[in-house]
Amino acid sequence: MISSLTASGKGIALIGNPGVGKTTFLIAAIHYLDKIGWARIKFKELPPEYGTLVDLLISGKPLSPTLRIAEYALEFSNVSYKGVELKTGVFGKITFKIIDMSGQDYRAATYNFQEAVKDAFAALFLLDPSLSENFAHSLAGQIEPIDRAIRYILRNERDIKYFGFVFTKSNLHSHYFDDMITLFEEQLTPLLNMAKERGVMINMFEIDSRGKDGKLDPEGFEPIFFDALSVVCKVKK
Ligand SMILES: Nc1nc2c(ncn2[C@@H]2O[C@H](COP(=O)(O)OP(=O)(O)OP(=O)(O)O)[C@@H](O)[C@H]2O)c(=O)[nH]1
Ligand SMILES: [Mg+2]
Repeated sequence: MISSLTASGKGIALIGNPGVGKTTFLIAAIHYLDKIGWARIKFKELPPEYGTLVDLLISGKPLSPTLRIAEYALEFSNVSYKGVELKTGVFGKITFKIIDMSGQDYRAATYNFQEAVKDAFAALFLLDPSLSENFAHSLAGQIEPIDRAIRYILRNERDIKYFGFVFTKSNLHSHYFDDMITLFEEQLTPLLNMAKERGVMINMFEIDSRGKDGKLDPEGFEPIFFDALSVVCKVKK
């Protein structure tokens, strides 16, 4: 009845300017997905800095910029969201990694950026709307590297079949999600259409990785991981 593809070795690449919240999202996601029973981290494959990052988040302190590519393997179980169940294969499990990179490497489109997206089946582009009270001003400097990264991916990484655009830090600004989407899409319409024509699925999200207490009580994560999982889990009726 049910079939599933394995995503083994493949991953979700986190992309975005320095400070948008990639590492915070990653560490909060590991914690949160475990809490809700969707995924467990593979402890044997943890990067050495994991413990420090968790400590900083729990104590509400800022993180240091990421310097190199870091990969975290997560093992997902069957998940249900809003009445829809995703089956993660015959063993009820599927493993994929989340790939964190330095925002500087991304912005400069270095070799490290190319390496970070090489093994991905999905790309999450994180955007920080909190940089200005004027959303258009917040976006300045974030669109151009996204444009470049999407062009690179469409040209070189045909395995990437999913783009998620994630507006971070929702507790730190007062822009409306619908307004943000409209303005963002306006700036990238031809490119997003080109991606869709190539079979890339696109969705937009709003999150806060630190939550209301500014520590580790994230908001808005389920739809992102449900979407990403649905790219690799095929459910046959
Ligand atoms: N309140 C709040 N703060 C956040 C959120 N995401 C990130 N931050 C803060 O923003 C700062 C930068 O976040 P990072 O996760 O280090 O950003 P990054 O994208 O990994 O940056 P680079 O590694 O330099 O590319 C950190 O001090 C975070 O605590 C969020 O959703 N809410
Ligand atoms: Mg980082």
